[in-house]
Amino acid sequence: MMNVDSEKQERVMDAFRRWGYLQANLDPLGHFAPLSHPELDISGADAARRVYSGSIGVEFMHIPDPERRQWIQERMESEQPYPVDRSRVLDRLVRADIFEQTIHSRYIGTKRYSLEGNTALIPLLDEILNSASENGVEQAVMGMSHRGRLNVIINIVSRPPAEIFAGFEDVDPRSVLGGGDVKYHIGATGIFTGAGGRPVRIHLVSNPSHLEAVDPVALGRARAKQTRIGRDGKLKVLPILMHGDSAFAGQGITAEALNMAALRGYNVGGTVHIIVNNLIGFTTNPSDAYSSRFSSDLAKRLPIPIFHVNGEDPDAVVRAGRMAVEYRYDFGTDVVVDLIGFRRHGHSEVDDPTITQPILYRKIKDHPVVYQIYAKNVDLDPQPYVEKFQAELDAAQKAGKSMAKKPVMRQLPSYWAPFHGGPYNPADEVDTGLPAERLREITDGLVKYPEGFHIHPKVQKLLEQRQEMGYGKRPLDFGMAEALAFGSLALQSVPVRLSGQDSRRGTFNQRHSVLIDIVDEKEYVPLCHLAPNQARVEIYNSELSEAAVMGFEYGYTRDYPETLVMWEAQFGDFANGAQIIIDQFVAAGEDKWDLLTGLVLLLPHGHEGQGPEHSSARIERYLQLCARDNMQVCQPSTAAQYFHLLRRQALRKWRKPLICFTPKSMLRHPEALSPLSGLEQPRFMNIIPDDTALDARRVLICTGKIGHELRMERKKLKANGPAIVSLEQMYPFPENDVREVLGYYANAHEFIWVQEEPANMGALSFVTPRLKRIVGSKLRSIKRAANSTPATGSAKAHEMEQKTLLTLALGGSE
Ligand SMILES: Cc1ncc(C[n+]2csc(CCOP(=O)(O)OP(=O)(O)O)c2C)c(N)n1
Repeated sequence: MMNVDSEKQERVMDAFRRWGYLQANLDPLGHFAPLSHPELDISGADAARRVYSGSIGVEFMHIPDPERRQWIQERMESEQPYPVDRSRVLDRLVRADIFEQTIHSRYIGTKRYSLEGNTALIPLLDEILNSASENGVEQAVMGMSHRGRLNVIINIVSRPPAEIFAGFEDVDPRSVLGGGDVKYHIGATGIFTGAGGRPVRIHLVSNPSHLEAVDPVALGRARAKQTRIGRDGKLKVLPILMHGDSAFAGQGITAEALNMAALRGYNVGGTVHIIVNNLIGFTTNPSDAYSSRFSSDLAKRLPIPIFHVNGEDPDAVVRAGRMAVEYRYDFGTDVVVDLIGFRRHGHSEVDDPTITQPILYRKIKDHPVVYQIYAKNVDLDPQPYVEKFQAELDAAQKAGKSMAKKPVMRQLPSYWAPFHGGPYNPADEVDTGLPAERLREITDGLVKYPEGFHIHPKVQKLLEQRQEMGYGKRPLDFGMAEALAFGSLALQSVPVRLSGQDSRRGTFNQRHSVLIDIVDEKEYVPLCHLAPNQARVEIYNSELSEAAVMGFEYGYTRDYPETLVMWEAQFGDFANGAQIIIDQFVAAGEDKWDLLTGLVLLLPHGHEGQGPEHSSARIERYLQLCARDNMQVCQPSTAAQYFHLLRRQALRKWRKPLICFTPKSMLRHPEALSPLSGLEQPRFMNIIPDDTALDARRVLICTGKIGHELRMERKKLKANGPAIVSLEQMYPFPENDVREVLGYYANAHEFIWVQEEPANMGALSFVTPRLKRIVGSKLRSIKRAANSTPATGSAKAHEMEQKTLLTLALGGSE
């Protein structure tokens, strides 16, 4: 029985557990005023206030699990002083501030995105990594933006400061003419040494300016590393994401990435999020940047704790960091540390913040540096620390100036050794065909399910048909070709990972990679049961997002280059929700950072009367991004071609993104089916000639479904021509193959590019100059009229347009 006093005390404590963070002392400058709350307006609350409204304000009462709330309570309410190595903390603070000051004074007016005002980030990361290393961490994957990045590279990733100085001196500019990236975007790897002497390998992920885009990429990298390790992966690899306060609250991809936390295909055992919160975004105040009191409120979508901490109380910062990591290790969920400080200078060092925040910056001007405040509070003399680091930096600047080459701050893991990028070289080609006997064996595994499994009758029928396909008794469709590609790769020790919305069944009911028992909904994945020693096959239904999921898969490819990794759009057009990932990572990653990816984007494409947004995967946009053999853009028009393309992507050592336009109605188009012998052919064909009309006077050149429609129509018309040639790879443009194939048609007086897309879309403007190089003025084109949308909203209008297109293409004189 509680007595009245202790009952009241418990009520007071409870109010503070719930709301105490609103009155915590979180902001070094005091312009983020405590919020009054009626439940905190209570007498006898001194003890509770000390615990919950001090330099740490924790939000945790929204966590439904009592054990987890209890965990936080115990640590917050403990009377035990938290042990802090103050000399280490002071050293980290000094390094953080002196680094910025030194760069500031020696490279005036050069952007570095100073951390000053929030340099407690460095002891915070230090503690997080110390604590993680005590919990068994071996690697940390870190994602962060511009703010404080150089500081982190030196003080946490442990890169020699000389490398940063070399960046400021801009040594060796010729090596990056037309390419490369600015110094505060480039990734770095290094070894952090924990207080206990244990090393932690740090991977700071290269990222673009586009804020928060790196979040899912870092998570995908962490997941790949964890998968490699196996059972203890989540223990040994810790993802840490740092966010700006404005970006965290404002950028949609943060919400998408948070939503992955507990999903089976994307879980990483918990991410430590740090909001490097300076209460400003460029020139914008928090009241204009987020509708909630805290930038972190978005994270309350997850049942996880949020520790707000005053960046000018380093002991509290360190304590919050430790609690966050221990929580992550105990419960395997995300945690947030909202590190609140200020920004000493402008957004970058070339900005004058007194124009937009004059009062704030008058206050900041006279505000002491955090290491000085801390040294005084803990009674340590900072001078020896300052002098020591200053001497290190002086030597480093000299060394940096004399570096002849731009330093490479990262080392690729050994699993990248077999792979290369660079220009296309035909010597990289490998045979991808398989003998019929082998295909039959794989088929046996693909159509099998356990005794007693209650299969859906429609799926049973599909499996029966697949069996016939695999035995050469019926032509293969895309679904079966894909299953054979995945299965054969897994049996050749190539792991397979596919994720996208509804990818397990397939948007078009074509994949059925996971069989569902109709009685108990148990799952069975035949691709995972082909042979005991096969490689892993993972196929996931993703959350309903594009940007984060594609970013995650890109990240996964970065640490598992041996895997065939695919991201699938529901319809190709929706991939534009991930435009940042496509532009900044997939297309440009090799050029900017010399980092390769073999990511495959599967983009359903084709004009089928389904309206403006369910027609085009926007071929033109990918082709516009193509240069210097940075990626491959293909549209396989038959099941066999799809089979070879997927296998080629996995088996070649040339690691390049593959943009693959995939079928919708073409999935079941009779012309797109392939005989089993198509899979026995040695390789993917960049262009498929038309052997039936070699003496044609007109040659239609097209890509994808329209070719099949033209062939069907030609059949209907019982015509012998024109010839219909299918371009299967658009980039790298296979000029020699195209020249050879078009050369077959000696009588041709016209070559016509035919596309379903409007004139301003599709491959037209890409292929025109390239085909002209081959056939000169004999080139014409047939297409829909230019338009602002890819397709009409009316199915009937579509049919009329399509009919016109076919008539125009086939109606010329032969
Ligand atoms: C997607 C995107 N939009 C806009 C910008 C331009 N930009 C760069 S930094 C910045 C402010 C960021 O504020 P915050 O997230 O609070 O971080 P801070 O710079 O204050 O550390 C903006 C708007 C960008 N880099 N990326």
